[in-house]
Amino acid sequence: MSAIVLHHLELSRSTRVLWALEELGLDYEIKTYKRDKNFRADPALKEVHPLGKSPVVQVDGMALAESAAILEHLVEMGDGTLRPQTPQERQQVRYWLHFAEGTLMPTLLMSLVHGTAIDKVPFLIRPVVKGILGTIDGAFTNPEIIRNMGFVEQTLSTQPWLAGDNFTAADIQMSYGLQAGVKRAPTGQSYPNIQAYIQRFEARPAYKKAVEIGGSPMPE
Ligand SMILES: N[C@@H](CCC(=O)N[C@@H](CS)C(=O)NCC(=O)O)C(=O)O
Repeated sequence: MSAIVLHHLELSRSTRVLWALEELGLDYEIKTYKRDKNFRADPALKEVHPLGKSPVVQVDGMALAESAAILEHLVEMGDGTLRPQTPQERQQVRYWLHFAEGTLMPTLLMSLVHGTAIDKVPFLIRPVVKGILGTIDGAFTNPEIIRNMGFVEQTLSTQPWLAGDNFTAADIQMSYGLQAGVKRAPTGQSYPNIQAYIQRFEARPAYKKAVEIGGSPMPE
């Protein structure tokens, strides 16, 4: 049997991998790392992978990074659990695995960085910085977040899970962005289907176990 070590960073996307390990029932060891006061990862993570980010998983000593690639690898290692059932489901799983980090996360991260920048700049220039970043958010960041979240909201109006009728790795991969998206949604936006979906996946025993072991994926 392969030895799996998850290098888990508190308050991060690596909760997704912990959750997948629990869903799949694979044996693993977990090493937990802290964030510093600037919310950056413990530099010790660079000893595992050059980028020093989490999640990173070692499988028999081989370091695997990028959540979606890790999830695909772990699903292949499992007993068939979470494997797509049809070619169409496989295509959908692949689509959402890429969409999560390729499309949904970048504008959410931009919004988060802008909010943090406004809080951190010296008080005297804060109105100027706020004005500039507010213009960028108004013209680009917020419309993109609304477009992406609206697309997911629409998808979940006709099906319980992102790839269709079955819970898959796509749901695990999309969870973090949707939890963040609901929190960072521009004023006036509401996402009832996404909210119900989040409640559905957060009720899964494996999700609860992952949070019990590794903590919540993001600050409340
Ligand atoms: N696209 C990567 C993102 C990895 C990533 O950025 N992880 C964050 C945690 S959510 C991290 O390690 N941040 C700490 C840092 O950059 O210092 C993935 O999905 O695995």
